[in-house]
Formats: sequence, structure tokens, C-alpha cells
Amino acid sequence: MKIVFATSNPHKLKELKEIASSFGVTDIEFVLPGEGFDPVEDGKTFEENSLIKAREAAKLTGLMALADDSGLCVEALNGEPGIYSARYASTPQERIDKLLDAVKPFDNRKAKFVCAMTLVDKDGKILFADRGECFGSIAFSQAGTHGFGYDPIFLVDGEDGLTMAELDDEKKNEISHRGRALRKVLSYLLKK
Ligand code: ITT
Repeated sequence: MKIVFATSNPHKLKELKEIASSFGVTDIEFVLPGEGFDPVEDGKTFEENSLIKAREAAKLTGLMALADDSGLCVEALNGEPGIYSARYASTPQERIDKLLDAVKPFDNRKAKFVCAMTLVDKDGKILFADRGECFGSIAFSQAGTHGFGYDPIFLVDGEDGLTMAELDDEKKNEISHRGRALRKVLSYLLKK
């Protein structure tokens, strides 16, 4: 089975392949939408944006498409940066610095990673949609080199004060929002 993964983010693709492989999936080939993939992510929720991306990739390739819209929601910031996580500042380091500054005034540093996944058929009809979440809090300074994005400042609940970027790839995939969402999609696909 061939599925187009509706993303321009190579980190997401790497994690998707690792998660699928550790789930025992051998007969799904994930491909990228390629040139011309430039969806307008103007949805108001992770779910809406993930549907927009999935439909755009299906339209472009004529294949079944899966999309991941994800981000970091900080409780004291009313859920920001949320769906704007990728656009919060210009570079990954600037996004981290901006977020550390933004949470400074608050005692409550609780946060969660969210990943909404949508699977559509080649005509854009929704086959399956669900989300995965991973709970934690914002660290006072960054630590770790694994993963991407906000991982160095996300302290994972139940992981002994380690940031997501200090966990190895296997551990991240086991507990992450993306791992949790994708395993639901894969369970749906494999039951078919
Ligand atoms: P595509 O839309 O092309 O898939 P993107 O990176 O723009 O790529 P999103 O719009 O879903 O994707 O934004 C997700 C952002 O949320 C991402 O760029 C990171 O800043 C953050 N993020 C999502 N998952 C993350 C993770 O596992 N670790 C750290 N940061 C993450």
C-alpha cells in the first residue's frame, strides 16, 4: 500500500517511518507529495489544518494521504503557540527563546504536545482522524539534542526531569503525541 505523507517537515517523516516500523508495519510505503505541495493552513484547529494538508496531497498525487498537524500548547498562554507553533518565530532557536520569555512570568508551566492526524482516500474523503497528546511542562532552560522543534524545552511528565530532546528516538516515539496518533491510524489501516 502506498500512502502520501502530506508534509514538508523531514523530522516528521523520519519519526513516522520509525514509529510504523516499530509497530511492525512492513507493507506500507510512505512517499512525499513532492514539488507543488503548498497547502494554505488557514484552519482554526489542528484537525482542520491536518485535513487541509491531507486533501491537498491526495489531490496532487492521486494517492491515499495522511497528514500530521501538530504543535505545543502552553496552559498559561491560553494554548499558544498551538496551531501557530511552526510560525511562532523565524528559526527553531528563536521559537524556543520566545517561548521561554513568554512563560517567564507564570508559575504554571504546564504544556502539552498535540498531533492531529487525518487519513483521506484519493478523492479527499476522510477515512480516519484522531489525535495524540503528550503532557509535560516548559523547562527553565533548554537541554538535549535529539528530536526537533520545541523538544529541548519540553519536560516530559514521568520521565525524571528529562526533556523530550534528552530521550532517545525510540523512547520519544513510544510516548510522543505523534507516536500516539500514528498508532491509532495504523491500527485502523491494518484492521482493514
Ligand atoms: P508540515 O505542515 O509541512 O507538516 P510543519 O513543521 O510546518 O510541517 P505544523 O504546521 O504541523 O508542521 O507545525 C508543527 C510545529 O510544531 C513544528 O514545526 C514544531 O515547531 C512543533 N512540533 C510539532 N511536533 C513536534 C515535536 O515532536 N517536537 C517538537 N516540536 C514539535
